[in-house]
Amino acid sequence: MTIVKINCVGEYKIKLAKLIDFEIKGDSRGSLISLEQYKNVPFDVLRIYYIFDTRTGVSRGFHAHRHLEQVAVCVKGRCQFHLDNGKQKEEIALDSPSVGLYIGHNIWREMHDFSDDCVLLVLASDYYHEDDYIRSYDEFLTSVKNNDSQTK
Ligand code: T46
Repeated sequence: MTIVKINCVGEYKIKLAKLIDFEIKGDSRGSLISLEQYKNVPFDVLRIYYIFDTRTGVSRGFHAHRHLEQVAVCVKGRCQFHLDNGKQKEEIALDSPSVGLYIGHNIWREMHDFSDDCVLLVLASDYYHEDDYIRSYDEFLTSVKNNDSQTK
């Protein structure tokens, strides 16, 4: 995983991804956070989408990306990310609009436990391409093995 060094309040390496602390521009009126490519987001931002009104008990994701990099921010409410690189798994709770979860390519992700008010904003390094998705877990494990044998 290549991560560009970026300017932000802090970066915390977790096992399979990275948490980015965004600076809050607060004043007496309230709070504001700005996301800028190569300042606090480590890639060209070609797409932004957001997930909201997720029904109670519904889980999403269940795929990996061949190339795509993303930063997910829970701008309201909370949800739980389950990440997996084929060897290790990690659970990350996102519940702050000032924390971004950077997820590189070849990471299986699932999102669970959405609060009723959850709004999950995602910045992506490319346009939407269905052929970048690996939606079968078995295919994901095979792709991890193939990548490992190519890098040995
Ligand atoms: C990811 C997690 C965090 C589009 O047409 N354009 C888009 O930019 C996106 C993201 C989706 N779609 C379509 C494709 C599906 O028909 O919207 C529908 C729902 O997408 P999907 O089932 O892939 O959504 P999630 O919540 O399972 O996954 C999404 C992203 O697709 C994925 O890249 O990492 O959020």
